[in-house]
Amino acid sequence: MLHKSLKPFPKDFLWGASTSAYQVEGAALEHGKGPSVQDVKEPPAGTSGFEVAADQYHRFKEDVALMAEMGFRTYRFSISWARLLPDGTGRVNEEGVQYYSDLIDECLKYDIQPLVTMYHFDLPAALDAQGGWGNRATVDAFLEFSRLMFERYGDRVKYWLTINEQNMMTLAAEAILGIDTSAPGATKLIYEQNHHMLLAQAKAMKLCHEMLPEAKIGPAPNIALVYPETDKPEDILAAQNFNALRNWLYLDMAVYGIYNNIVWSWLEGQDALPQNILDGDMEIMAAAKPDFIAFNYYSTATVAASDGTEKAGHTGDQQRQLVIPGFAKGVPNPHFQKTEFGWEIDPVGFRNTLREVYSRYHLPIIITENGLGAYDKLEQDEAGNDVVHDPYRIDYLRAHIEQMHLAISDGVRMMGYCPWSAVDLISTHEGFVKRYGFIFVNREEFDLLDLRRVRKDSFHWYKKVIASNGENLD
Ligand code: BGP
Repeated sequence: MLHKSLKPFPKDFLWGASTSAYQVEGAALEHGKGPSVQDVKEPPAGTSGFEVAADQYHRFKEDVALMAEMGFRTYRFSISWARLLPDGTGRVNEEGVQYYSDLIDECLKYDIQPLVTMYHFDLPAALDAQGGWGNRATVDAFLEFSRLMFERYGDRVKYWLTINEQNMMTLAAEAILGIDTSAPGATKLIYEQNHHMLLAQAKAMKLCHEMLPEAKIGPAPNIALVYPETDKPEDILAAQNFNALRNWLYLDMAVYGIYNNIVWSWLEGQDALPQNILDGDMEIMAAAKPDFIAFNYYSTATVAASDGTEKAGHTGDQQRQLVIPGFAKGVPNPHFQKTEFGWEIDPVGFRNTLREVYSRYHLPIIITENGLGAYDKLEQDEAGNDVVHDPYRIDYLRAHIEQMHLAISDGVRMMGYCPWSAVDLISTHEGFVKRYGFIFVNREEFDLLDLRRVRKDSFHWYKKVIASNGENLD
């Protein structure tokens, strides 16, 4: 659809950027923090661990000042569960509570709204040792953690996100949930863990509304519209299947409190229906209502029909091309350019996805991740000043903001945009040298150098975008 003129971004649009605790903070086992599952697992081959990361724990004032210089109206960060509750439940680490309290105050000093992710891939190792999300007690522990955050920060934090990318944790269950996906009965086990997370989310949304009537809370999955490879009806069915499994399962539950019928039938067909849905669970799901939908978007996915004869499997990264025999088969899409790390780039797909999500759920949307990972290079200009030229990142972000602007003109209600990431940080499985930030952090994979902060070209560009409320993308 063409527009003669575009509707403006809302006046109070939340421009900002995102990080997550274990990827940015460092101080992984300092100041009373307990280990999370990220701290106890082997780092991916060729990458460093999370001990130092971008050292934001020790440098948050400098980082927040730089965000303020860019004009941020929000900063999305996550709270490390094991920093507040080192054993996942019980004993509170007051030093950890203080750290986030100071970070929140620092943001508010510059009128930057904290947008807090309650759980971003870093379950306390102590809970994992007791069965993690397979154990229903983890739902109660999450509620205890939620209550603590609402009590200590609810006077200052207006925006909350429940669980980051629950759908990616479930689809890549071996990576973050630590499940052996080739073992018999694995699918059932995975979707039982998934049920517990959905329940934890529903209970946290309800508690938030009871304790903090003014606050707003929503889910934060990774949503990518799924395209059919061709116009063959069988490919369209496969796209519907994978859309349901990858996207709608999570949003149908968060918004309507119902299990998506396509996913339910698929689970039923392989004897993998979760057996842990207790009396009352579905009522809790139905009663919990999000105030908005947050989602992360990097690219779309494309699938073809599977006749059931292929071998189940996937490629390794977030853009994994899953093969689910008899259901859908991921395929590359020839229309897209790719990032240095092989991720497809589909800005129009961003508009498609926004339109689809809004038409299905009619809730305002905030984008909590979007961005491009690259090997940026620190250089010196003629005057000897540090510079980082990242035109590829500017191109990526510009194209996506343009499409978001079109989506607004299509009638999609947008609340904000937080690309990944505010500062360089550790990638989920490709180390520190895969950089996403507006702010360069001077370290290498294994050599920590001086960790100094440098404004990239994208920093100066994003500052102009925010100052013009999305009108000036030059
Ligand atoms: C999302 C995660 C982030 C982040 C991002 C980029 O899945 O929520 O934590 O890491 O993807 O992915 P990667 O680090 O693998 O490049």
